[in-house]
Amino acid sequence: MAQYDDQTRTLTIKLVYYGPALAGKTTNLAALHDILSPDMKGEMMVLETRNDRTLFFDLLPLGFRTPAGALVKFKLYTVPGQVQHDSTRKAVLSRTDGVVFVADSQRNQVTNNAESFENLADNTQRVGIDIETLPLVVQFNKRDLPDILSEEDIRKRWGEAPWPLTFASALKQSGVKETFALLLRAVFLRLQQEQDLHQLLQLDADGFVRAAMGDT
Ligand SMILES: Nc1nc2c(ncn2[C@@H]2O[C@H](COP(=O)(O)OP(=O)(O)OP(=O)(O)O)[C@@H](O)[C@H]2O)c(=O)[nH]1
Ligand SMILES: [Mg+2]
Repeated sequence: MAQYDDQTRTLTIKLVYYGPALAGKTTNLAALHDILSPDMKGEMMVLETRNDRTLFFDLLPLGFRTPAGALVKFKLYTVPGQVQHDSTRKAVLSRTDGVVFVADSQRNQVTNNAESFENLADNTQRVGIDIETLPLVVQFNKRDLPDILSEEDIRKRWGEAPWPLTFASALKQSGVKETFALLLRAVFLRLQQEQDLHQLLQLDADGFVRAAMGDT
């Protein structure tokens, strides 16, 4: 859960990109690192990889200072998608404030997407997070590839779910920012229920999203 430190007036928010192996989680973070221009943008830490597959996690630190002088820090993580790294996924997921589920749009990835989503549901429960109230955005990535499910097919399968659905090509940096903005908004509204963020930060949801992305 998000932590607010009264002394330093800093709110720290943890966000996790989850999903099957090779769906494009690391590529989403790299694209955000390129595109966003908030007050603070750290280097992206790619902890360990083998053949470009995440073995532990990636971390992108972002942040901004509010007009009233509070500090909002984000830590964006990716999990390793490969099935065998489940304990790492669970550890990364722990205490997260929001999740982007990155699904692979390719036709041959339907089962992997479904299994990974089930794994997310299991692991949220294991770490004590209620998936029903967790801010979550489902992104269908790799829209630039030829053999993909149509948007219509995807909406049929996922449309009844309560989470916003986005379409992206992280490789081409499209849809990535929209996905992040939807997550930020959901996170703001969720945190707002627990503590008076508006009072704390002197920002509404729109202002929060814009500042986090560096949009003026
Ligand atoms: N064509 C296409 N390729 C993509 C896209 N996003 C990612 N890729 C490619 O897919 C491969 C895997 O991307 P990653 O971002 O490393 O995938 P990941 O989800 O982090 O994978 P793990 O770390 O194994 O869980 C790389 O070769 C990327 O360049 C996309 O939108 N379109
Ligand atoms: Mg990765």
